[in-house]
Amino acid sequence: LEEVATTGYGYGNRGDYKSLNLVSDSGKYYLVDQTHTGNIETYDARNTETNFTLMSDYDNAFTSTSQRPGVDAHYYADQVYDYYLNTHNRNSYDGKGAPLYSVVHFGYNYNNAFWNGEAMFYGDGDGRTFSPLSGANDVIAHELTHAVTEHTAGLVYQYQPGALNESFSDVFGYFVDPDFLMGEDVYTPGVAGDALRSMSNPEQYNQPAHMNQYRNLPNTKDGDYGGVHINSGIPNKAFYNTVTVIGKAKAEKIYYRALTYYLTPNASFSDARAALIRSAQDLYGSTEANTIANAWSSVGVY
Ligand code: ASN
Ligand code: ZN
Ligand code: CA
Ligand code: CA
Repeated sequence: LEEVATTGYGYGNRGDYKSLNLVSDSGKYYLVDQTHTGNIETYDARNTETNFTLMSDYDNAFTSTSQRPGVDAHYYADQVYDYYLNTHNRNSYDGKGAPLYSVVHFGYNYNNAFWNGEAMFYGDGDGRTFSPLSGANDVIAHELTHAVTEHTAGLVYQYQPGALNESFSDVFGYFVDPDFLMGEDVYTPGVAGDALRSMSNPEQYNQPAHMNQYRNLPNTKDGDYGGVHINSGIPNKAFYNTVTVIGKAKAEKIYYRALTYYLTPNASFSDARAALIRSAQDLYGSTEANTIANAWSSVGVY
């Protein structure tokens, strides 16, 4: 027998049917998608933080409950890969077709997801704060955008460049899942309507929405590296002020150009404002550039 690209299906975290790109080999089926330059491969950590094996089955139906986080991670990684390819002509996070590895069932009751420089990792959540985190396509877009940022602007993960790094991940989370809430599909499964963050109303989840609320936190793990997930509320609100005026189609081109062409590792909020204005001017002209300028002035960034 030999490795053959094929298709199958499975159920996601909410019991929803999803078609899957798979590979079969010697009577087994694997979450390996060979339909892109770089494979998309989804691994199972089986509640460890160290041992990862390709998620597999004896037929092409990934329908058991324990497979649900793998089905969603695999499906949404494909969706986000295709978003970057189709909308920005970017072939994977490095622009060169790098393979995309996801790991599900990471740790035990683990309430987070992250990019570690090589792969995306998703906890199952504890069932109260989070359900399995791969169940939200905005979370997957957020994490994969950390990889894109690492390979482009290289925004350092502290203080203002760190908050911009976080904000760009939320912004591309919006482009893949166009609502102003982040992580709503997996956050507090027992509470309807809430989310991890709001871009339209950052204050609802204890983030500043204006420079006059900027939080000076230390560059430590407890200080969230200078508040990278806190102060991101300010550029997030500027994004909300922008996209509600010029629309998603223009905003995504402008934000992508700023991230991949103008921004540099130590960029401040002011630098981001200038980079986005220049990108808007390059691509569309003064009307859109003025919208960006007003969007950032409204949050106290000049
Ligand atoms: N989920 C978090 C994030 O992507 C993990 C982290 O703190 N880096 O921002
Ligand atoms: Zn992040
Ligand atoms: Ca969302
Ligand atoms: Ca909830």
